[in-house]
Amino acid sequence: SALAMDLRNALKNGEFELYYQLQNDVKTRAVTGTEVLLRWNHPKRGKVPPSEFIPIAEETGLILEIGAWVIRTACHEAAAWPAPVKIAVNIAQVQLSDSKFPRFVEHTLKRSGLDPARLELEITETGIIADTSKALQIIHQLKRLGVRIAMDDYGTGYSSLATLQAFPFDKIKIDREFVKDLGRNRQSDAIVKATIILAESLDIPVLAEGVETEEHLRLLAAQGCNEVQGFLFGQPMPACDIRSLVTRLA
Ligand code: G
Ligand code: G
Ligand code: MN
Ligand code: NA
Repeated sequence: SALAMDLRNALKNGEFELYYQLQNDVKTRAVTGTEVLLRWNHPKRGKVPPSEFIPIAEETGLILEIGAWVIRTACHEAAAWPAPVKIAVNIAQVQLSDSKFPRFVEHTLKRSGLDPARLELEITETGIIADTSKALQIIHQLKRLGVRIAMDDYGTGYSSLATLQAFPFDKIKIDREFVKDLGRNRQSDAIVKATIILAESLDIPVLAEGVETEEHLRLLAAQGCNEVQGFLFGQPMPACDIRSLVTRLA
C-alpha cells in the first residue's frame, strides 16, 4: 500500500516522534514512570495513529528497525530524568522472536547510561503466543540484564491466565476497557477487583490504564491498585514537556 511505502522512508526522514504519558503512584500520586507512545508525523496525511501504522510495520518487518529507534531514543531521554522515574516501551511480537534483541537492549542501556531497572518492556499476549518458547527464552535473557517486563492489555487476550502462568511478569497493566466503566458496571468492578487480588497473591504490582476521573482513582485505591495511567494525570506529551514535568514532580 501507499502507507507501507511511506513507512519505509519515515525513519530516515525523521517523521517519527515519541510521546510520553505519566504513570503515577495511586497513594502518593508521585510520578513513577512514563509510557512511550510512538507518533508518525506524515508529511501529507498529518498525524497517523499507531493503530494504523503499527500493524503495517509488523507485517513488513519494518517494526524491527522502528522499534530499535524507539528504544534508543527512549533510553537516552530517560537517562536525563530523575533516577526513580522509569520508562515503559511497547514491544512487538517480531522483536520478541529476534535472537539479537537482548544484546541490542544491553548495548543500548550501556550507551545511554540508563539503569536497566528503569527500563520496562510492555508485551501483550498476542506478542508472545506465536512462538512461546522463543519469547520465553528472550524474556529470560532480558530479565537477566535487570530489565522489567510488564504484561500489557491484561484481560483482552484469549488466555490471560495461561500467559500469567507461563511468563515471569514484573507488572500487570489492566486494560482501559475494564477501567472506563468502573463504578457503573458490575462486570468491570468484578474483573478489576479479581485482577488486583490475583496480582497481589502473585506478588506482582498492578497498573490500571485509562484512568480518567477522580472516581476511577478512588475505586482503584480502595481495591489496592498500585499505579495508574490516564488522562486524569495527563495526555501523552512530547519529550520537552514530559522532561520538565518529571523533573518537577518526581
Ligand atoms: O497512543 P495510542 O493510544 O494511539 O497507541 C495505541 C497503541 O499503539 C498502543 O496501545 C500500543 O500498543 C501501540 N504502540 C504505541 N507505540 C508503540 C511502539 O513504540 N511500539 C509498538 N510495538 N507499539 C506501539
Ligand atoms: O495499548 P496501550 O495501552 O499500549 O496504549 C495506550 C493508549 O491509550 C495510548 O495511545 C493513549 O493515547 C491511550 N490512553 C491513555 N490514557 C487514556 C485515557 O485515560 N483514556 C483513553 N480513552 N485513552 C487513553
Ligand atoms: Mn502499552
Ligand atoms: Na494497554
